[in-house]
Amino acid sequence: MTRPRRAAAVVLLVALAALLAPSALAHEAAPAGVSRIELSLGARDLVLTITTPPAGGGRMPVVVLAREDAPPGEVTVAAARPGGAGTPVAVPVGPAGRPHDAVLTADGPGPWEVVVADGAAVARVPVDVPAPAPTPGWVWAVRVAAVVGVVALVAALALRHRPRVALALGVVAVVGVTVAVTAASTAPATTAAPAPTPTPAPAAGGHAGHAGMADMPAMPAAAPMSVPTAMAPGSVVVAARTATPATAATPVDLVLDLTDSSGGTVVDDLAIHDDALIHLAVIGPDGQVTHVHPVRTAPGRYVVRLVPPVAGRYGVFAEMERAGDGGHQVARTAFAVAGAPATAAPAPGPGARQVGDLQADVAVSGAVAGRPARVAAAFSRAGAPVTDLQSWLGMAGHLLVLGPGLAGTPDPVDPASAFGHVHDMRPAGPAGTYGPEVAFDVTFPQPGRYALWAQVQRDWRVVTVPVTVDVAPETPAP
Ligand SMILES: [Cu+2]
Repeated sequence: MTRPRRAAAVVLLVALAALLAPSALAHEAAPAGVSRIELSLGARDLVLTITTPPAGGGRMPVVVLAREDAPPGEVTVAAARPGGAGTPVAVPVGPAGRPHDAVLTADGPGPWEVVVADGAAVARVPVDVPAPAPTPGWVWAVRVAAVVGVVALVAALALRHRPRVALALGVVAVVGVTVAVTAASTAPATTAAPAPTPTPAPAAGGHAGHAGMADMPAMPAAAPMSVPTAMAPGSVVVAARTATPATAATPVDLVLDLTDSSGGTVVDDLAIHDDALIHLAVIGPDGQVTHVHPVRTAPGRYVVRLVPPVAGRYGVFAEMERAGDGGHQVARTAFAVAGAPATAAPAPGPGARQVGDLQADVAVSGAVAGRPARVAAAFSRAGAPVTDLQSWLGMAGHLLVLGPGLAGTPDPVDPASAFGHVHDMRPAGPAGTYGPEVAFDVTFPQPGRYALWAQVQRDWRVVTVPVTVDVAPETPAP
């Protein structure tokens, strides 16, 4: 090989490498996000795990897992553009705790929905597929400089019978290739797209507490009670109605419509927090609580099936986080079940009680208004401590709290009754389970009678322990 030819070959190889390297890098996929979301779909409680496709679109694996008493059968899942139907894929449901998967395809960036249907109810879980990252400027610099270098080199070789022109073109070729190589070697280490919107990791435990609470893995977190305050702009107003007239002990769909307090516009920007778009506590006149996760059926509309046990007025507490601000908020509303209102004796206070096949021993210390108190529940079964409690919604335990209304007792439909939701966020044991004790730090805002419900999960079933706590007024320090 003559010298000019060898030089030309080297320049060509470098130019080719410079041209190919950035495009090879650009095909590196952004790390895909994984979201876990609880759906109370019709008569079933399902947990959906959705792996967001890489930037630009692609495969979207979905895992469906049934909880509690989900009737066996199947649901369909599909990836669709908002409002669309997509191509449904049948997925078996059950038995509780067994995952079934389907691979969907979301073949483009932008808004998508995972559509889950059981033949009657349809849930639409919003998923955002990020756009591919734009080609960085340095890649264009490499490409243009390499092309200029190669063209100049070829021209210089063609015109080598005119040495001056060839020399000038040779200089242009060397400059072009030098620029290309310099741009490539000083470029950022990766061209991967910026990380997509953070989504909750599927791992148990690690999770940020409510209302800006820091994640404190070694300590149960205390969440502030939501004392009723003036409505801030940007807060979500929830209107609840039953799809058909509600009667006791009959399934009925509760429909929730979300609007913004400042403009009355539809709110459709909820983010998944603690494995759900909305955590709904429904508290009946008999003091029973139902903690469910309504499914999104259309922009700003959520539906959940309830079986209200008794007649009377029910308080509805919807916990949400809007995308962007990340602020945790609770909207309260109510609905009525026809018939003579029921009342029930308050739940027992601290101490031991039987809940299903478990015994729960509840201890409350420091129940003084305005001071941190601790509520603990220790579980045993046939005398042996229970150590196989499962993570539910990413946590060892949940405590729902309803404070005294104007009459001095907890009243779910009295706006004066403060509502709170506290977590036990201690890490799991070596087996990945919890127990025998769950504990919560909570500050009761005012004295009076409170209704508490501690919730844990075992055998894919939620165990609810109601407790009545009388909170003493704060006494001045001696
Ligand atoms: Cu929840």
